[in-house]
Amino acid sequence: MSQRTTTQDAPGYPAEYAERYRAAGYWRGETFGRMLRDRAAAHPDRIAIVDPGSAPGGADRRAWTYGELDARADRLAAGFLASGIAKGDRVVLQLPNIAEFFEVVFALFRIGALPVFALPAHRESEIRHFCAFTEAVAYVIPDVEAGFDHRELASKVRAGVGTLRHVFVVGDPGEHTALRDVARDPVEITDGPRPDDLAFLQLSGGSTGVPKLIPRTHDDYIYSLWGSNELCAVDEHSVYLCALPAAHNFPLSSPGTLGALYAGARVVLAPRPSPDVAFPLIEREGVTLTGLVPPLALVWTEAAAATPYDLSSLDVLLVGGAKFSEEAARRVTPALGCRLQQVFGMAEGLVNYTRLDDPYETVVTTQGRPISPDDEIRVVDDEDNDLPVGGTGHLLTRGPYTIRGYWRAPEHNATAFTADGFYRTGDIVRQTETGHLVVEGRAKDQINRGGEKVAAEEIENHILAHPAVHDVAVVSMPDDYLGERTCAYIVLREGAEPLKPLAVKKFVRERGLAAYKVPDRVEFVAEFPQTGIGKVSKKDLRAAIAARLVTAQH
Ligand code: OOB
Repeated sequence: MSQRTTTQDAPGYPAEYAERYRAAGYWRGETFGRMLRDRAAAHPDRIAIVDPGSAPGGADRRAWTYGELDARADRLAAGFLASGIAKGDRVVLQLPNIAEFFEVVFALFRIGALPVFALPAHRESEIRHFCAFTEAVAYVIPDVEAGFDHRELASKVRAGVGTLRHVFVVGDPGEHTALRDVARDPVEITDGPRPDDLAFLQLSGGSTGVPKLIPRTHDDYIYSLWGSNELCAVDEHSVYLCALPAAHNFPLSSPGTLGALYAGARVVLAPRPSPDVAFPLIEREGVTLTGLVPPLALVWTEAAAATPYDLSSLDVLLVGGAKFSEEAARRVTPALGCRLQQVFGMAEGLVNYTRLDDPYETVVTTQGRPISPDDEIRVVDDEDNDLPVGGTGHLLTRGPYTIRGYWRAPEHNATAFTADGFYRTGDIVRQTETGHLVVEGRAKDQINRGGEKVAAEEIENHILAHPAVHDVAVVSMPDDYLGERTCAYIVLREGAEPLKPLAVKKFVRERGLAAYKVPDRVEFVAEFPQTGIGKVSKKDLRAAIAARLVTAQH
């Protein structure tokens, strides 16, 4: 089989590794388009996607069979082709948890056009960057979601991005094109993607000024799906509840909606992850597994005590995206009556799970071990020297579903990967004798707000644009609920009018950033503490804000 080698867009897997991953049976030579076709042929009438709708009593509930999803993907693929969308084109996708998400994604997969997975929370600043940077030809949105009119945002972005020819809207299109009008009679696609072609671009949580894009292939991603399915006991009888935003790598693939579809299982879409929405769905749809970030897992365990809903179908709860404290982990099984699996993953690739047959103590005290025997793990000191087992250091990884470089980012790749292709995760970990990883901290300049990642530099750049700001440093501060929140330390320009924290937050919001990136707290200081060589000491700033929070509590 031919091999995708390094392209100008992104470094691929070196040929010797690609051969090894194929020979080991990890890469099965499948594509997403083929996968759906095969499932639809095997069991056309089985339910693939349940979208509960929003009407009271479930009056607008939709349940699409595998046959129907397959046929819809075909028709939409034909429509996209007729609109001029071609193999390799990028399409920014910003849909909430609705059935159309899968119709669009599989239509694009079939053509070989690449979805770029924006999150529903993203706003003008992020969307403009995704569209411009990827030279996207289309942008797919809902009309109004959570009170926000995506059509207006789309009009603004479209005016500024020359490549963006189409805006497809689920619902009332306004001045754009209704997605429902795009579908055509199916056409035969002879030039579809190959298994080693890129399938989509995922977003990195990032630590740089603008989010990096993660190029994933059909081969590598599909391995992460069936590898996850084996470890999470997903089979055709499973019912996966997608409670987190569907576009995120965790609910997409760990084992997620795509893992469930790979297994021929059923996906149930929750419009929101809160217990008042999710618990009735669990009862009604017989949900067997789902994935949550730690703050939500805590909310669920608390709400379960008093819920009138029957949650007994729930067999496995996966928790990941941010560190799940041991104390919280111990509450899961008693409160929800299901098994816990911790997941420590990243959109760049590597995913670790605690195993269903791991000792309970391992499940509540570690973040699991890699999916693949060929996931290579190194724990190193600041000079890249390997540490003895049990030592705490930087996690580097390479393997059959971890990227070798970001998309169109050669300079960044030179430092984000080692010369021999290990990805520098930015996580500080310790590996136990059993190979399980314990996340001890983070070296990357990022704040993990309960699973939502905020790159300090991105927010700093926006705040620096304020005329009264001389310098800024964004750091994490401890938080009982989210684990961490963001604190922006600001040094004002000499002679500048004093600023209020609220004015800074408003300024950031008005620059079109996702709400979760607006600093939770703003502090003004005369100068920043410095490190030995004169850099801003974020370590000291983090300690300072943590100490203030403790003092404030007493
Ligand atoms: C998941 O993916 P991303 O790309 O949003 O974030 C990856 C980063 C990791 O490098 C780590 O810093 C943090 O999120 N993280 C965890 C964690 N899971 C992720 N930190 C501590 N404990 C955990 N269990 O977040 C993601 C992707 C696939 C599956 C699950 C999570």
